[in-house]
Amino acid sequence: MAFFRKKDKDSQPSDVVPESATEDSAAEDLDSNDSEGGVWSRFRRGLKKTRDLLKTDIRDLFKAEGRLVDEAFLGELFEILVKTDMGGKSAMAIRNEIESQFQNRIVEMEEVLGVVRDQLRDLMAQPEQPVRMAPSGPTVILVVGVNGSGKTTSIAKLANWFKSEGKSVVLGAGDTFRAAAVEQLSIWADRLGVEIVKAEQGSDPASVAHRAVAHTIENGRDVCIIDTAGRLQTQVNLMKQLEKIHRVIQGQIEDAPHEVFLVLDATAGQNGVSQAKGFSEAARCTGIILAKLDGTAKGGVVIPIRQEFEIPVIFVGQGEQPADLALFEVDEFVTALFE
Ligand SMILES: Nc1nc2c(ncn2[C@@H]2O[C@H](COP(=O)(O)OP(=O)(O)O)[C@@H](O)[C@H]2O)c(=O)[nH]1
Ligand SMILES: [Mg+2]
Repeated sequence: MAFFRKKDKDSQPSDVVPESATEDSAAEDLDSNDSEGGVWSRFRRGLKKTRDLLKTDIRDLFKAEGRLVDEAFLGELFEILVKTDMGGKSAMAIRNEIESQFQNRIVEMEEVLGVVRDQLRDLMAQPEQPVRMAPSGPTVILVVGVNGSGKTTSIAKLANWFKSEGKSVVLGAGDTFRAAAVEQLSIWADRLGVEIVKAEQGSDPASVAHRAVAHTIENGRDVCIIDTAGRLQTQVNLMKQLEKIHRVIQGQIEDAPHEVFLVLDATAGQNGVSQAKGFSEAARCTGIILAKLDGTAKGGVVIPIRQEFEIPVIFVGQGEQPADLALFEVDEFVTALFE
C-alpha cells in the first residue's frame, strides 16, 4: 500500500522535451533506487511503532463486550495515544472527541478506532495541490531551513523529480556562506545533468539568486531551485538575507517565488521544530519537505509537525539519494497507520 505518490504526472503534465539523451539515462540510473517498495516500504517501516501501538494497545483496552467510556478509559486511551509519536496536543484532541461522542456509553473497539482515524485525518487535513507551478513561464522555488536539515540534498531530489517530469532545471547555489555548500550542490548538478549558477564563497546570495532566475528566464528553462544558507553570524542577518532574496526574485517574476520549501529534519525532535518555526514565519514558507524520515522509527512525527505548522507537508525525504523523495498524502498516511 502506498501512502504517498512518487509523482503525479496527471496534475503536472510535462510539456518540455528533456535536454539530452545523456541526461535522460542519468536520471534513469538515479531513479532505479525507487524500484518496487523502495521509498514506500521504508516509510511504512518507520510507522511500525505508531501502528503497533494504535492496534495492539487499543485492542487491549477492550473486553469482548466493549467498554464503558468513563474517566478511567479516557485516561488509558490518552496514555496510549501519547506513546505513539503523535504528540500531546493531538492525543488530547482525540481523547476529547471520544469523550464528547461516547461518554458514559459502552463502546466497541471499532467505534473508537473509527473516531481516532477520522480525527487524525481532520488534524492533518491540508490542501490537495502538491506543488504550485507558475501558470506560465518558469517556476521559482526557494529552499530554506536550519543548517544540516537536508536542504541541499532535498534540492537534488527536487531537481531529479522535475527532470523525471520532463522539465528543465536550473539550480542556484545561494548558500554562499560555506564553500563546501556550493561544492556539494555542484556535484549534484553534475550528477543529475542540470545547470547550476554559482558564485564564490562570501558573495551576495541575492545576486546569485538573481543570476539563477535570469538564466532560467533567458534560456527558457522550466524550474529554478535556489539553495540558501541555514546559518549566518546572527539570525537577524539570515532573515534579512532571505528577505532580500525574496525581493530580488519578485522583481524578476511577479508571483515568484512560487514555493518556499522549509526543510525539516524528522530526527531533530521538538527542539528542531521550534527552531524551524522561526524560519517558517520569517521566510514566508509555503510547504514542508520532511527530510530523513528513513532515519527515525518515529514516522508518526508527521502528525505533530502538521499541527505545529500552518503550511502543508508536501514531500518526505527517505534517504540520501535523489530518488528518495515522495509526495506526502494524508489519507494514505492515516490509512497506513491502521492497516
Ligand atoms: N538518511 C537521510 N539523510 C539525509 C536525508 N536528507 C539529507 N540527509 C543527510 O543529512 C546531511 C545534511 O544534509 P544537507 O543536504 O547537506 O543539509 P543542509 O545543510 O540543510 O543543506 C547530509 O549528510 C545528507 O546526506 C534523508 O532524507 N535521509
Ligand atoms: Mg546545504
